Amino acid sequence: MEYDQNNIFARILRKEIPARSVYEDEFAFGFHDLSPLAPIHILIIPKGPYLSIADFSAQATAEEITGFWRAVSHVAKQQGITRDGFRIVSNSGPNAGQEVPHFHVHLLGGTSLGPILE
Ligand code: IU
Repeated sequence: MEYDQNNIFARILRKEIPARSVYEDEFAFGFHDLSPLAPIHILIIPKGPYLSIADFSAQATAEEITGFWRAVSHVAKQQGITRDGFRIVSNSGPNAGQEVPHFHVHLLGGTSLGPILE
């Protein structure tokens, strides 16, 4: 599957669609999920055009990969959820219900999250 330059997160990155931003640097953008599943539910996306975690890991430069994961960690600290704990989820493909074809991680916290699958 080809990366779709007009997927919703690409449009958010281009500022064509607004998002409630919490973090931005040259590698990553973090914003509140529109339909939060936890008191803190942030999406963090790389700036490059990667469909999934597999594409990101295979195609991004080491600098992009490091920058992205540092951003994820930074946002967790910024949101004050490192002490009590948090969860990172990345859906990849139809079996996982990936809706938006731009690699993203969900950062979930602010409550006891329970088992990963219910
Ligand atoms: P998924 O991992 O692709 O299933 O998650 C996509 C998420 O993007 C999901 O939690 C949506 O609520 C969220 N989202 C959003 O925050 N803003 C949007 O415009 C759209 C989806 I479309």
